[in-house]
Amino acid sequence: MSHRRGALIVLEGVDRAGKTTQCKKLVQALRKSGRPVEMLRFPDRTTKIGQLISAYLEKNYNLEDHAVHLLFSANRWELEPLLRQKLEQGVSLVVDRYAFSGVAFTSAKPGFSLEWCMNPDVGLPKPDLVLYLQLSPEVAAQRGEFGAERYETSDFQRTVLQRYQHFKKDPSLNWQVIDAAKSIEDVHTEIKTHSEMAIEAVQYQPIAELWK
Ligand code: ADP
Ligand code: FDM
Repeated sequence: MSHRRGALIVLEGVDRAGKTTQCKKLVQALRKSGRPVEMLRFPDRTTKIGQLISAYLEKNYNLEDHAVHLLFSANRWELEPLLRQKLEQGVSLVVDRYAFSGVAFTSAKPGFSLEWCMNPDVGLPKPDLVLYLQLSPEVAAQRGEFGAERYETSDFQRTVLQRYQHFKKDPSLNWQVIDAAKSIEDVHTEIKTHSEMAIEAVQYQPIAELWK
């Protein structure tokens, strides 16, 4: 590749770990230093598929567990051409949740293997950096009550937290564990350093495919 591409940076972690706060701060900081960057989040609730997912999460609509897992993945695939286009244009993407949420949440339900959960997302653009915001359920609880959406219960979140541990052991991922119990500014500084390094490191590398 003769021109520079952007980096795909994903923030993951349990509810209230600080993903949205940090995504916004990271985008601001990278823009300030003159880097082209955009923020995205999954699920993207604005598309037709996203609206269905949103209704499911708000408990206004019931979907079978396999079916909803495939919809979450379809929601990423429908945005895949856009993601790829932006990255190729040199725009870095900061993404609030990705396929790792898909796997961690569905595999927290009974009867779902990690392998089955990973399959639909095989081949998506592979993140160049995953920032996993690690936070204990006790500290998360101090950050406020759960909302009323599906999955927002402490038992389920505990299982999700366990499922996330699988990715730490995957040598094909640039999976960075961040102590999300630190102050917003300290977490931001750490995340910014990792992100700037990733943007520099991958600029002349092709976009890789996830879990391939
Ligand atoms: P998430 O997107 O992971 O659910 P948010 O960014 O929405 O998390 O943050 C959840 C709540 O915790 C918000 O009220 C936010 O202001 C607060 N918060 C975020 N990061 C920190 C932090 N490092 N220390 C204390 N409170 C935080
Ligand atoms: N979620 C998110 C999934 O179950 N699968 C997925 O693939 C993704 C991306 O949806 F409970 C869950 C995780 C969370 C909810 O909530 C989305 P936020 O507040 O929009 O992140």
